[in-house]
Amino acid sequence: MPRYQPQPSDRFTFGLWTVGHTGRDPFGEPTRAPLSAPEVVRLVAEAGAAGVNFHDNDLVPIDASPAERDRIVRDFRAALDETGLTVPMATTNLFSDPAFRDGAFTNPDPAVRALALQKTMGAIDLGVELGAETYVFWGGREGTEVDAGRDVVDGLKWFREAINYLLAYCADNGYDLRFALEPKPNEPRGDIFLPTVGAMLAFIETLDDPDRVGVNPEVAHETMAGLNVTHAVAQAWDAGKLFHIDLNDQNPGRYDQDFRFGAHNPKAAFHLVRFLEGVGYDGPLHFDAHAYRTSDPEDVKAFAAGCMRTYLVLKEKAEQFAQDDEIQALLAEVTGTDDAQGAGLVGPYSTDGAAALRAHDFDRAALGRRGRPYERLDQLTTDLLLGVR
Ligand code: GLT
Ligand code: MN
Ligand code: MN
Repeated sequence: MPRYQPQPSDRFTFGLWTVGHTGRDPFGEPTRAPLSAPEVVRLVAEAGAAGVNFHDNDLVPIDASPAERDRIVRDFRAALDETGLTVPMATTNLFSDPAFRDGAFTNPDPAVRALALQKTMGAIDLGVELGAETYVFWGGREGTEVDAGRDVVDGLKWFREAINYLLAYCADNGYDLRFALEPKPNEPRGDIFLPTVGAMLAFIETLDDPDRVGVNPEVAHETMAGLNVTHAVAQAWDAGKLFHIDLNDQNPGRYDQDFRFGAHNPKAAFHLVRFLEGVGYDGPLHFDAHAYRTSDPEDVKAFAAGCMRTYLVLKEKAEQFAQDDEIQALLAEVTGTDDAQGAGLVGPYSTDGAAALRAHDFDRAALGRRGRPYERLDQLTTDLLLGVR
């Protein structure tokens, strides 16, 4: 088998909207013809992916008749059966239609909030019908440009009401679906509510059934917020909330780029892969990215293959990192304690322990003299990533 050839067991997935992206942007018309859902399925299956994800309207147009819906779903299912691809995740488009111009679940108009719930229940039915186990909520329009226009606490209350309603809908219908909330700081709104993984994690605890709700961190979104995505993912993992992940890349301070995974910051991508592989994350590895507007259909295939190849290369690099004696020795040096000063002083609180700690005589100057070889560690990491190690 060729090196870095993705297999279904690698759990790589693509959204219909990613590989099917036509190159349209706020300044320009499409540069590529649209692909039908079965065409996307065949393309990503050939490239070695395990599954595809979709928004309701990526698959079924918003105005489709019931007969059209059934035909589209039948053709899609036939392509899935033919290729063996699965649908691990589904979601709702609550951002394209003008009705949602001022938000969906957080729209001040209760009629729009009700429409958003109705649309999402239909989309959940569709996702469950096709085997989805995770349902993503990305609140693209849930935000503001004008702070005078919205009480943020109202926005949060309405968002909570919507998620609680939909949790109850799933319970009522016996759907074993987990929800994954996806934060993003801005675009397409000036500011989007619950802008980071940390904010989402805190919000989840206020829901009626928090155990069924986790997060879907996206590399580009945390990067847009100026944050370290691996730290965000680690916090989600620590909270037992890493239900899904959107892999792509982003240059901070730019527009919402959704670049091929690892295209901009391979070192950050390496640390993310090293984390995911190290902790044994076993959910889908979803590429929420799209090819450059300059790409032709052949180049779109290269884009899809590139996302997966980079992940697999970085996974191999992570193994190399773990087996590198010099790197491991430096890691032991930076993480270990080099003297007896700290031994036995920290741990769970006890009255006696606290008294002993209060009485302990630290050699603070000695602690302050101890350097950390992070330059050496990072250079070895850089050498390893650049292929000279
Ligand atoms: C849109 C967004 C993504 C979300 C998708 C799911 S849609 O492409 O930019 O980050 O994951 O709604
Ligand atoms: Mn994005
Ligand atoms: Mn995403």
